[in-house]
Amino acid sequence: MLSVSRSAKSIQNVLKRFKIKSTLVRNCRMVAFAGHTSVFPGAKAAFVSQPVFVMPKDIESIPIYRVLDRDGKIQDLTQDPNLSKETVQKMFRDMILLNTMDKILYESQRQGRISFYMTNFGEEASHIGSAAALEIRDVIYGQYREAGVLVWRGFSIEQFIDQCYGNEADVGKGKQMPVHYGSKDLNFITISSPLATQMPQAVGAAYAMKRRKNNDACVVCYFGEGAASEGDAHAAFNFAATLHCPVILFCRNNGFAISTPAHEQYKGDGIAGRGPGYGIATIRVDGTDVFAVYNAMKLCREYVLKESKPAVLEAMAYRVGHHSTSDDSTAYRSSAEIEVWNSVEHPISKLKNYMVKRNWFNEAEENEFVKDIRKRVLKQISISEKKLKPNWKELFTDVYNDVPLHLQEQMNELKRNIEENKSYYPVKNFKV
Ligand SMILES: Cc1ncc(C[n+]2csc(CCOP(=O)(O)OP(=O)(O)O)c2C)c(N)n1
Ligand SMILES: [Mg+2]
Repeated sequence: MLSVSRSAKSIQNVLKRFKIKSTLVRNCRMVAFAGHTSVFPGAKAAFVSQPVFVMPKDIESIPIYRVLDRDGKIQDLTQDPNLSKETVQKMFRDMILLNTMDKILYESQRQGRISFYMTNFGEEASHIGSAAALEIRDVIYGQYREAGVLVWRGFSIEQFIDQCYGNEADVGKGKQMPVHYGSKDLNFITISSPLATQMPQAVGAAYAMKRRKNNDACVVCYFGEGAASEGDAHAAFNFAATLHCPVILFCRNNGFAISTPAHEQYKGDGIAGRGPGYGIATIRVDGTDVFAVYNAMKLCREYVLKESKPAVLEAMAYRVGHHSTSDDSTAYRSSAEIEVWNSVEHPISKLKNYMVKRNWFNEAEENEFVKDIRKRVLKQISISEKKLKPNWKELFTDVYNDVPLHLQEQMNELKRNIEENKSYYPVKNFKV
């Protein structure tokens, strides 16, 4: 009944294809049942006569695709995206704009002028590289640390700062905490920070899109490696795979979920390692390399639209800033470690080195650009903080088409309370 047979060979081939190391291949050598493959509806695989564990260490890690080295040199010229000087300059300047705005808004929170802030330091290339590879009609579901995608799409400094100050000009009318941006015009769904809630929503949106005639847009769902531990992440991966949804599941693996380091967050091969398990095409990239992210994202976009199937992209980077203004990361990591990622491994430094090599970098002009951005951001802060807050009634509107009875009652109660206690409410700061 047992023999070294063609099916034994095919097991070896399968194992090889999935890069399972030879120890395991050896174990399986003479244990296949001749000509027997599974007829179970749930799995198509060969039978073996010995119980064999597939150990995590037997499967090679998914490699990290990289184009630029630290010095800004393209290692394999076939991978040069051949972007024009103008495009590379826009990428660079958008990364600088985001980085500069982050520094000032972070400080503005420390001064008590806004309630909260989150920086994007170290992840600029993941945002800009991925956004540059998309079309504006592609719909974005973000987590909260993807402001660079909005920068690329044209969200203005004024819009960013009005949102952080929650004033009457804020698109969200002050309903959300700072950095919870949204823009209908830019196809960027408003952030909701209970982790991973955006993931099944994104997959659902992609499913709806695929049902449109001649669909030519996809959905991109950004999420952190910490959020990927939520049950919603599983639901999203599985629905995306089984319903063949044109969605790019973009994991920003920045090494931390607040103070939890990645090695305590999961024990497998990151988030990319999960993709094939769900039956999803998967790619892992160096998220500090804007060209690698760009090329991989282009590939994903083409794939999800052509095949009408999902793709997982894991961008490896390092969260250089604290988690948020409510965190002090020096309590759980060393300043020396941060410094490496804030200098030679920083995505802006790598792109700058590339531009210098190509003679596309003009020190004086770039310094002037940073100065100008600083001026614009500071000026906008002084304007945005003087704008009135939205009418307090906005608290109750825009969620339901018609304000339901229980909210009307709460609105009337608040109205009464404000009238009776006017001196305790800063009513003069609110739009009437
Ligand atoms: C359901 C839920 N649980 C906990 C939190 C609190 N929380 C906010 S951010 C965060 C860490 C998320 O880490 P990650 O997904 O890696 O994203 P990153 O902040 O690194 O960009 C946690 C635990 C939350 N917002 N929602
Ligand atoms: Mg993280």
